[in-house]
Amino acid sequence: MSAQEHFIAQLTDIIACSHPKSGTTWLKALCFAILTRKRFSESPTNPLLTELPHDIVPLIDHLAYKRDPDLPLVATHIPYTSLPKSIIESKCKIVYICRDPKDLLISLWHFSGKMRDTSAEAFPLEEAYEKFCEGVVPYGPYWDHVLGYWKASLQFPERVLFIKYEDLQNDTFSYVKRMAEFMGCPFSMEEERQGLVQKVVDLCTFEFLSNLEVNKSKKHTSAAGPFRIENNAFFRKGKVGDWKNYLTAETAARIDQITEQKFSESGLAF
Ligand code: PAP
Repeated sequence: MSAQEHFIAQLTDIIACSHPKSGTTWLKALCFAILTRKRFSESPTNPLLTELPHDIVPLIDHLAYKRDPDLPLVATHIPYTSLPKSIIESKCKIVYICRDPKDLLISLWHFSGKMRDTSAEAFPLEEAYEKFCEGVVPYGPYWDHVLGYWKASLQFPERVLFIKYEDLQNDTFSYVKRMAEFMGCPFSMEEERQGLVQKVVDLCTFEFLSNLEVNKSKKHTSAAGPFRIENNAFFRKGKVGDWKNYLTAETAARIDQITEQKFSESGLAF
């Protein structure tokens, strides 16, 4: 509601959108690196080297959100249908990332554990699983979140770029080029010759970012409230298919079934 009331999208804005734990940190880093590649290139002053991507690209969802006047890039977890009107009505661009719901659940469960007060009761995976299947998670049912942006990307392909985490891992190089084109700042031939696409890819890999001192040992203060969390909580494994270490064939099949049902006739699958 706060974002709906206060956020005014600019024509040149890029909005990085996602359901929590679907690759937001990576998406923010990539969008930032693409947009600022001329300003920072390989400079040691690149904020990505000293700040958590969440501290560079603000989430508009919180009251305390502050926009950087020099950066036309903000982020949100808000579902498409609840986005501030000015985002829907303006010509600004949306880059959305989603992820296999099974991996997202495992990522969310681990993160919830880290966010909980140590004195709080443990949050069993079985409980997290049931809640996830029922759609009781922050920012609402995952499948509806994905479908909202998917449909928008089909209806307005020049305004909404829809990316799957798995595809991005598979071919980050091509996606970085595609994202830059979509965002209105394509890599020139000269930049490609200089290897700038690969430099953006390398700057934002899980391995590189998670090994930076800031992301290993500093803390992030959420604009949502007083909670502080270690930056390294945003970098757990960064792998596709980690759900296999946690879900049985049966529990995985139930999620796949929900996915098939929810996505039937949408042309979308994981
Ligand atoms: P958020 O919603 O709290 O911002 P988000 O960044 O969307 O979290 O998701 C975190 C996941 O992205 C983690 O996945 P995992 O739990 O399965 O490991 C995290 O490891 C992964 N991640 C973070 N940064 C990167 C990156 N640079 N490349 C690939 N995956 C990443």
